[in-house]
Amino acid sequence: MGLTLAQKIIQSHLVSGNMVAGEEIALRIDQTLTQDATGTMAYLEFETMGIPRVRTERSVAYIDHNTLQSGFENADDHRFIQSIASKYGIWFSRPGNGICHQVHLERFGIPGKTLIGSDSHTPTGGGIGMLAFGAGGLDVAVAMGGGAYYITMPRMIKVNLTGKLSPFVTAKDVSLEILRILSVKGGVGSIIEWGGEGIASLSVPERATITNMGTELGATTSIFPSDEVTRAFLKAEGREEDYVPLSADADAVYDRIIDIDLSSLKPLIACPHMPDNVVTVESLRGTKVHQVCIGSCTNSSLLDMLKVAALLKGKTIHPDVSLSISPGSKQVLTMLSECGALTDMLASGARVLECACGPCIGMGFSPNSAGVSLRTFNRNFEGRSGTKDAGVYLVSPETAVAAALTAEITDPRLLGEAPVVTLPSQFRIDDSAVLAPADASEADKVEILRGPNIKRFPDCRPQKDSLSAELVLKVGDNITTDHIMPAGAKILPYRSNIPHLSQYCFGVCDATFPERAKKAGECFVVGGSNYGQGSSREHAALVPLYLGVRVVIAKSFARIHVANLINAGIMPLTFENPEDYDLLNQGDTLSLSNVYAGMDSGKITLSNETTGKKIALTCAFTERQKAMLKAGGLLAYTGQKND
Ligand code: MIC
Ligand code: SF4
Repeated sequence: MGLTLAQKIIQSHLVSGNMVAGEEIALRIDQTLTQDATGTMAYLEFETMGIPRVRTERSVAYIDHNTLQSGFENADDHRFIQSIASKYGIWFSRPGNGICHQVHLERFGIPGKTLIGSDSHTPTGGGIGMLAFGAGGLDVAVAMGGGAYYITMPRMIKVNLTGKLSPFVTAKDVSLEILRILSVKGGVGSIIEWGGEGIASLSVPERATITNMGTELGATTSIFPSDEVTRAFLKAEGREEDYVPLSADADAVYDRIIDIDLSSLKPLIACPHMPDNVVTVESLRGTKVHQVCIGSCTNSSLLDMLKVAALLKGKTIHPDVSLSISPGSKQVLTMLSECGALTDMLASGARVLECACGPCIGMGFSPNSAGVSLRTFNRNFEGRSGTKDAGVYLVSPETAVAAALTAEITDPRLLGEAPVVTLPSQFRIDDSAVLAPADASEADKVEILRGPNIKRFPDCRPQKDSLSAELVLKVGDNITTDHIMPAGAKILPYRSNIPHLSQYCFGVCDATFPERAKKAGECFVVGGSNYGQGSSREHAALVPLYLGVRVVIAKSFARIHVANLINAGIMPLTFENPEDYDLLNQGDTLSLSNVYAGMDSGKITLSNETTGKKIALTCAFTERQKAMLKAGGLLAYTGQKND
């Protein structure tokens, strides 16, 4: 039986386990990446492991999420990451050099290699044929130390593309179409492999838009084959030697095959507040728009930017609209500047922002009250933009420009001739903003520079054999990490200060949660399905740990978040019968006994002391996970193993 492309890469990196869907496997990791918002914590964790140098082929620390430096906290964190990177053998991409996923694709990604990054959109690397995963900072720290990365062996979904995109229909619309088909839960437990004759017409940046947004499907990762298109991209980056052809076997077996005819697609738009809330742009025609943001790791490549510039050329944006454009990298911005496209953007009235995540993570550019914002980003979760009652829609760069010119949701096909943009055969290569680490022989001399904002890691709390505590918060379906631990300009500077962050935990759902949780001492949280979707931020587990959350019970969990909970020593349990969710009310006293026996049998009974009801829960963990929970998380477990 033949293998899928992902199975081939897994096989060549398998450290333990069998390639049977649903079983735990461990993978050797070739490359890692971090960004600043998750990086400080990941490096603090790496430091506690006591390993003198990273053991990966390439590890890169990017500064891209918080570049405002509105106070000392942020600047201190950058200095900390720069110094620790130098000491431990990690490359450092300076603020302004670009968004981690865009820069990694341009300068470091290699087909066939494994990559984990402390950012959920790390699967962007699948656009170049890498097997790339988003992970919590602690998992990245372990991989930097040469440890394996544990995942559940995914099922394989193939998306078979035929035909060719029509003018003004883009890779973003392909991403939105697959979200429409599968929903934000549809990819959970799966790797999505893109193939079929239609992929030949998609460039690497377009493929990367698609693999990037595979994260919104909940997929473990997404991947394209490595072919002549990949070779051309690597050649343009001056890295043709990194090219290797890679594809699935002709007789590879998939669990599901989805066909999409590219020629049949129309411009699509995701409505507030979920990326799978997808309709045609046509159907919302005429809706008033106040703000348009172009950029983010999904749509900030040179190709996207050249199209935007061509559409804006000679025109002026509508006076009622504020337009921001953030090119994805210094390489992109430099090339836009050299070819005059930047001038066309500026002349149109656009505000050109730094090459960073910017508005995507709520770092400025929050919409006006109840404003409508069209964004080329990948997430439109409630409150993420910084304005709780804003309506954020996700669109392609072309649809974004159409709205910027008209102040209404407008089908871009009404703009006239679609611009024909071809990528240059040679990109402008300048790695001066990527700093090499100190030589291993000099590493001892590098001092790690820490600011006062770096606070202690929360104390670990081993899971006990019994627990009786209050259900302090009950939330619904699709709770994202932006609900659990919001980001944005006010909070992001405190990613290495868990006590400070804790004041904002679950603020979008219930601002009284932190106080109530602290008062309870230990507590339960209950959620619906797909609990913890979205970001990889382990803060969404570390902060609840700090506040005393011991157990989260949900109908189902998102992959990265459930790993982060276990790494933090918080026990994730699922309802055997999802309807039992209705038997629990906020404020109830819940109790679990014989927890260790439950871990062994995979089943445990929850007693609702307030109502007298008994509820069956699934408690399925691997031996490694059980040991972590009993020890109080991955760091404590690693410490125990080393004792
Ligand atoms: C996001 O898009 O939500 C982020 C910000 O990039 C996060 C990482 C973080 O919270 O720092 C992610 O996607 O993992
Ligand atoms: Fe940055 Fe937004 Fe991409 Fe997250 S989704 S890495 S915040 S650009």
